[in-house]
Amino acid sequence: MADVLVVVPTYDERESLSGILARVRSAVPDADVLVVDDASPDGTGELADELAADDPAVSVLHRPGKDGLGRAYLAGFALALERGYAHVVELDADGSHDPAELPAMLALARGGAHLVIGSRWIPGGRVVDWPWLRRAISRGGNVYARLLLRSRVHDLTSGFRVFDASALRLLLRHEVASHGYGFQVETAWRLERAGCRVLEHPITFVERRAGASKMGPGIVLEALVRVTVWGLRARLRRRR
Ligand SMILES: Nc1nc2c(ncn2[C@@H]2O[C@H](COP(=O)(O)OP(=O)(O)OP(=O)(O)O)[C@@H](O)[C@H]2O)c(=O)[nH]1
Ligand SMILES: [Mg+2]
Repeated sequence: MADVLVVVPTYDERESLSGILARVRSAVPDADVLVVDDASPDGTGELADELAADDPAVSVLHRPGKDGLGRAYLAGFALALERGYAHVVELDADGSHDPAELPAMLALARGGAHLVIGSRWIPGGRVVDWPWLRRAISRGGNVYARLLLRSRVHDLTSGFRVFDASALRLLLRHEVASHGYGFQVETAWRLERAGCRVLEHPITFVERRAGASKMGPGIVLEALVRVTVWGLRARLRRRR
């Protein structure tokens, strides 16, 4: 059995799904893939079933409705642990994350990192085709979160990651409160504070070519409010 599971959350990604799965399968042929679909109205779930029928390495988890990226990942993580994988990958379906980076990221994880983050905001990292506003929000949000949380991570919101199974078990022991970008910040920060080894690997993030963004002001605001509350709480705790 493969020891790596690539978890790909989907909501209305019909146009992107087969392309990204093919790229994952060719970049890491020994890894299994789990598509977690939230009953996409565009039929992504049915397409995923067809692709899974043709490829034993691919499986699909169907959830009853759109319930947020964080919850989709938590369901995928639980299944990954149940099935006994050693490493679990987070990867967007829209083509923004290049699966060709996975061998390097997995090598870092196999070398002992509990979490490897594909990072846009370290030397060698890049974002292609993003308007200045998106760039500013991501860059500014990451600087703000890093300072407030006293984190060492430069891209806390990145959704391109490799988790070690032991880190996932640690995360799943407590409830993860946030569901949008906050989910990525919360999981990385919690592992960092638990003393886990968190490494960043530079990536080139490419704007999606098809389909619509699920990112909206609500998701950004949720993350901003949560980071502020976590940061202030941690400061109060330290003062006491
Ligand atoms: N299962 C599931 N997947 C989701 C949900 N929300 C987003 N996704 C998927 O999560 C990944 C990231 O979402 P995106 O909309 O690309 O978010 P983003 O990358 O921050 O923003 P854009 O690339 O600009 O659209 C994509 O594969 C989405 O299909 C959800 O509620 N449930
Ligand atoms: Mg995207």
